[in-house]
Amino acid sequence: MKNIAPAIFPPNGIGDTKPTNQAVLEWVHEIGKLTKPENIFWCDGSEGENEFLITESLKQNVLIKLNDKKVPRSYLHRSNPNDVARVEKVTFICTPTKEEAGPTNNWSEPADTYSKLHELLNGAMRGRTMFVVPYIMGPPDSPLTKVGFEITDSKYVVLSMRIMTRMGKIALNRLGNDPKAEWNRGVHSLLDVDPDRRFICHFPQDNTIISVGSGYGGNVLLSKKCFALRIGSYLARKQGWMAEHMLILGVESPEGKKHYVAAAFPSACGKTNFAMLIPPAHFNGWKVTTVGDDIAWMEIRDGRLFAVNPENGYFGVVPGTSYKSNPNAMKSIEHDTLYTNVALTDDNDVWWEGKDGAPPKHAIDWRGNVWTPDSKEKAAHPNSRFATPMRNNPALDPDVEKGEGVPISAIIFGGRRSDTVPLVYEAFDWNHGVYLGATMASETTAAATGAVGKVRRDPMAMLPFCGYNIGDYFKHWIDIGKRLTNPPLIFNVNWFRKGENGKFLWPGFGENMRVLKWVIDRCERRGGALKSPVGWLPSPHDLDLEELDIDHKSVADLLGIDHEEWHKELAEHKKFFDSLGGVVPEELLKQGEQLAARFNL
Ligand code: OXD
Ligand code: MN
Repeated sequence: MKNIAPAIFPPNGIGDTKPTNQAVLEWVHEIGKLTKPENIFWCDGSEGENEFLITESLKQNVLIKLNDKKVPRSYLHRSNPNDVARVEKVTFICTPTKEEAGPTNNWSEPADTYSKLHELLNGAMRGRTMFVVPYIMGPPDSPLTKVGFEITDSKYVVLSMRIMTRMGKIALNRLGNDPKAEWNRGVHSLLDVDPDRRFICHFPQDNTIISVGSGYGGNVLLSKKCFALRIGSYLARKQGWMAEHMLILGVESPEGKKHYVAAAFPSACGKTNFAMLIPPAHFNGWKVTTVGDDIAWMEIRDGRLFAVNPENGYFGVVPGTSYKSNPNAMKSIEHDTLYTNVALTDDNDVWWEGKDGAPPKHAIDWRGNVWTPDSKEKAAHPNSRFATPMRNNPALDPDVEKGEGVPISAIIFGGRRSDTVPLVYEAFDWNHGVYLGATMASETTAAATGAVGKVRRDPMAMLPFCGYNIGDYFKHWIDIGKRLTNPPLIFNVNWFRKGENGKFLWPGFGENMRVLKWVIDRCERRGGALKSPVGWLPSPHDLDLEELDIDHKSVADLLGIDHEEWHKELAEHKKFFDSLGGVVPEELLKQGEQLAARFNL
């Protein structure tokens, strides 16, 4: 196997912070025996360590230094062109029985899978450095916070984990010396980045993840999709909390009244943009702040849901990000940012489709080839990414580190739908809300390999991330509802509805504040709404559309319920539930019947 990650040799004082927990030491020893690295690098998250890793990564062309005047302390990484997105078809949940993984996951028998992976890992780190990355997910003093360790042979992974998690000594301290303490074991090796030897395997019962053959963030930053969502959702059900693919934002009125909202959208549907929304001028005095842009861990306290963002950074889609679409994201990625697969300009700045200003006359595209505006290829990969510390976000919520989390007033589900689904509506109650989440669908994007633009059901935006049987996951939602005496209201939104001319009807971005305002009004029991078969629907005058350039017909189209379209939609709900082979809880089947009855079906 070609050594694509040659070993590095740190000076004394760097890479030698060994944990003291015996269970960790034994596990690292075993993985070392299997993968046979040249040396072991124990990360502590220090500045000196980071500088050393960056210097070595520059030497080995893992990173390209960007123009320090334009994007200070920032770097570009190019992944292998065969390795640019999450690969769901090689992502497995390895539970003792297939039923535990359920109908929506690829299942693989644990013992067989371990032995296949161990074969692949045998000697895989020869001539390489094995990094041991301790990290925590969640604010340092939160009861929800969990410890993970990732072993990897990729410097890019270590540098990214440093941005995306609270990494290093903080995790060693949190874990302590109890050999029985709970912590996640993650093993990653690039191998030779061959798509045929690429597997992302989760063993929920063992709190273990093994990912091989990829260097793409979603497959290899094991803290994120693998731990915080797939293993996290499994642990959450067992332990009575929730791990969700949701942003968390704060909305503060000019009078200083604040609500928090959690929102689930499938990958690349604008979660980061929504989490960093800047209200339009008309909403002078309103403030939106970001707690998280991708993942929410939530627990029940005093009958309410409280949420923390387990992450410490943002791993966002770059193309389309601009001062128009998301000024806070632009400010966040102007410095101290690790870019992947964007274009490089002649003055070592970064560029992507949709960035403000004119395209460069000449650049190097994401594959390392010359690019000009006449090129047929995109300069930046559609799923090119930034990893940036959340501290960079000018709109970061002041309570982001609060251990108890923030109280959630509303949950929003949303997808990318050209038709059928109105701009916004509210569920009649919790179980109806769970039905909205369970039946949500979206047109697929470049965040995962496969066809783009196909409508697929993506319950709670968790289809690729639920680490156990989706039927049990639905039931968990229903059970959580029973324990909530003050549950969040649940909404569905669709920013992406199109008119007859094929153009988007809604301007989106900052203007989504208008929808958010109605959501908040409903939480405050003051917003008007009409009862419709799908839920509580605002009439045009319930939404604040002042100073917005939109015509009556577009608003009517945005809020319209077309019965014929909905008859088809209901048939799709039923088809989806049927495809799950009898795992859908009674409560949701009943919701489907009630919805059909409201449409006189
Ligand atoms: C992500 C995703 O990267 O959902 O957040 O794919
Ligand atoms: Mn995501």
